[in-house]
Amino acid sequence: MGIQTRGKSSAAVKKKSVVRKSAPRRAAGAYKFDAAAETMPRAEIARLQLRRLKTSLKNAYDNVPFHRRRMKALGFEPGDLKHLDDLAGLPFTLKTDLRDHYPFGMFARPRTEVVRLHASSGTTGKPTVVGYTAKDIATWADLMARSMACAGSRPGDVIHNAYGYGLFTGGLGAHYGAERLGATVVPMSGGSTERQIVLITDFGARVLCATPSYALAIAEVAEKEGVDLRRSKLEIGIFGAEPWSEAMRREVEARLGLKAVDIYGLSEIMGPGVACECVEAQAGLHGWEDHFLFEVIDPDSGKAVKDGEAGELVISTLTKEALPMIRYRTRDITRLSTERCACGRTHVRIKRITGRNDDMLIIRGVNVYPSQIEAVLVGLPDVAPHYQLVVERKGTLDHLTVEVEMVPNIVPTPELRKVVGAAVQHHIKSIIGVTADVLVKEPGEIPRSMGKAVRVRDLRPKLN
Ligand code: DLL
Repeated sequence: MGIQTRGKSSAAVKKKSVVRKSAPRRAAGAYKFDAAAETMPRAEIARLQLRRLKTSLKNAYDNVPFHRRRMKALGFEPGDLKHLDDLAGLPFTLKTDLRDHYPFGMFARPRTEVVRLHASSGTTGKPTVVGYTAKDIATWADLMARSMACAGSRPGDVIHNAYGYGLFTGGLGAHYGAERLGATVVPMSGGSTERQIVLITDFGARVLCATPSYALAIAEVAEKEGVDLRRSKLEIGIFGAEPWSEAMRREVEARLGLKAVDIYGLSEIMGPGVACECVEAQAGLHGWEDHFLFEVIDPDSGKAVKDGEAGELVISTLTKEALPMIRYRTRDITRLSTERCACGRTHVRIKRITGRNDDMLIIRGVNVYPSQIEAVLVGLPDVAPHYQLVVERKGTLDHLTVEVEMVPNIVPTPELRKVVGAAVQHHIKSIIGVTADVLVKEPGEIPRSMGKAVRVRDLRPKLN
């Protein structure tokens, strides 16, 4: 059922709706819509969560010294958990805890049972490493397939996967999910935009998986090349891995002629597929509560916010084997809604993530901490430890410029600046994985601060 849009206006293209008004129906083919799991009454979800949480806490207690030590210090044993609310008595887990136990110290299974590793940016030079047992990979594939079906994809679709393959969880996460769904996956990864456009068109992709900013970049390049992707078979975009706005949703929907659906996840918890919007409502992401427990806290006090209020999302895993997480502080700001959804699913909705409460930047899908850049700079002999990161939106993509200074005792000739700039750029790319322009300034030119140094000038338009 492709979009037949030849000769139609963009309004007509938009009208070509893929929304199924009724409750999600049982899909044919490999993937079966699991009504029992997805429309479970909320009281039943809570009972399942309590049962699974006990098992998950026991897994952490028995197998991860870090968790056992902390529970013991409180005189708490997994069997003491009687109600879901009791979880609030346990301490949070932070990204730095993963770093402090680098690389495998938080794993609850011997390395030989870990079939896959992924990694995301840590706050300094060391990445955050996550591991999966074969069962974890199967659960992830199931949840990604569930998310993709929720987003309107179905068995038999061609799914063009432009999330990056590699240590980033986006590529392989979407890949396994698409296969599990019973779709035909095109493992394109990011980059080679012209080629993406050719293959989307020639292979008849119905679904595009990408970061929203890259989806817009694909639209832009296609327009420049005179290819109207609104006339392609694309109907669904499954976009995530970075914050985006309703305005951006409208734009990408109009330019690609599809329904753009938000997907959320993070490596520490699993990867993409922790939560996903339904195509029916496009109004918040269903967080899969049979596998995760969601809390929203006031980031300052650490206490739960009132129902429906905004705060920081905290997630505990209920079924992970290799890397159980207890009260992981995501730093993502959002609200939860348990209001009934038009699609019939009962799982909580995580409202659009509006930002983060730490200094992590997401540049074209790559997580970047200023402290990581700093770690690179201090390792370079001619560069002073003064820097600023300037983030701008150029066209549809985020662009990072790193402003650095040479050390004062060197005469910064234009040639030397060029060499130093290239070295900084190379190290940032190879260590952090992000492409940045580097501007080498005169000694003393980077503004000095009287208090907290201003490391980031984020000039991107604010999200609504
Ligand atoms: O970005 C996993 C992912 C891949 C999600 C593909 C969706 C699609 P990390 O690299 O560990 O994992 O980055 C996780 O990205 O804490 C958020 O700050 C941000 N993020 C992810 N999805 C969204 C979204 C993947 N839909 C961090 N909206 C998270 C806003 C998002 N921010």
